[in-house]
Amino acid sequence: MLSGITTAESPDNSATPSYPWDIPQSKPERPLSAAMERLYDNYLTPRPEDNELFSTFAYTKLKGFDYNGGDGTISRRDPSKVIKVDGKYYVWYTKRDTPTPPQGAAKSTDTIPSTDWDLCDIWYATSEDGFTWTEQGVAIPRPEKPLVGWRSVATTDILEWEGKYYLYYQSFVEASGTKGDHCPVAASYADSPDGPWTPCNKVIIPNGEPGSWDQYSIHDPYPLVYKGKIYIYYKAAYGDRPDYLVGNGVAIADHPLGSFKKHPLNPLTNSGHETALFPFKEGIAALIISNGNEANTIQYAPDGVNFNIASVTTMLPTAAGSYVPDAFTSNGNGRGITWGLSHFTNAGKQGKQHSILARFDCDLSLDVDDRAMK
Ligand code: AAL
Repeated sequence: MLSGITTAESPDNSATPSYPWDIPQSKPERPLSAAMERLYDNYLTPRPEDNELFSTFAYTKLKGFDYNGGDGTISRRDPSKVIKVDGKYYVWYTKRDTPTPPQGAAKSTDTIPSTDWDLCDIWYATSEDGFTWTEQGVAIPRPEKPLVGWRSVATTDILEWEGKYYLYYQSFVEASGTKGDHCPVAASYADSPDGPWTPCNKVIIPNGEPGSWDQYSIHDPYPLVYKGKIYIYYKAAYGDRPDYLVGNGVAIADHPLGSFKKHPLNPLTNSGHETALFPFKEGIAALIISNGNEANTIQYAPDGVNFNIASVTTMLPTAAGSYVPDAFTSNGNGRGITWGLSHFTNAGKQGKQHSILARFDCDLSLDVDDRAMK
């Protein structure tokens, strides 16, 4: 019997099939081309299918969300990570329900949105199976002017810490697109994932000093508990609103409401619009989804800070909010992810711009040995 081929009578559970024409698993001791050198130096394994941090992604339409026939007046986007409480999955997301689709900053008013994430509130939904969702209502409404976030609250993520829940979110005090996509991060807390939520009404992670990489925006706040502390990863962009050069940084605190200290090595990644990270072994893995030289990669930092490319893949989930069962355990033994929610945007086609939530499935778990997706 050929190694790696199994029959019902003679199961062969050997890990990796090996054929004479396989890529050698370790670096051959002979002069190698630049491409073959980096095959061994830059990736976790020479074959992607052997790499625990390689996956493709499958997408499924969700049941339970209404979009007004897709006329652009309702949008749901930028889902948080998914958490499970008392047997139910919870997700929070940006929801826009406005009389018109986005019209750009120049035409925006108190009721007309500039962008898909302008004039938004943070809503939440629950699910028994991750495919059919029930929208439960508003979690965080935007506060009265001039409180931080009065114009829009968007792009949230969840932390559970010592029995309480904390939502962090982008808090706009001007329409996105007026000068740029400028905003800091604020937070609310609750005793239950169903709320009620108490807003802090203050900036939790401020913009950087003038001239620094995160001077204009702190986007996509994404909390994990790592090494016993709260690590909020976030995205910022050099310059005004470039999607051109963005990266992820981290701010660290002992308490969910701060004070947060930005890591001196920020930015920690040189690419990546949005944040999607999860504990993996002793470190942190990151989906580097779009923007930058290292878009479409999955990266790994054994210390949560120094990221390197682990694999290159495609069709990564936009604005991924993964189900991360061990996001808050900080046990130094991250197990990875198998699914989450992401969004798709119709990018302004026919003036009906809006986004929808979708489910993605992947194979980035150390516990589920299912290489079928690869
Ligand atoms: C998203 C996120 C942030 C930006 C905008 C809404 O993909 O990066 O949330 O502000 O786009």
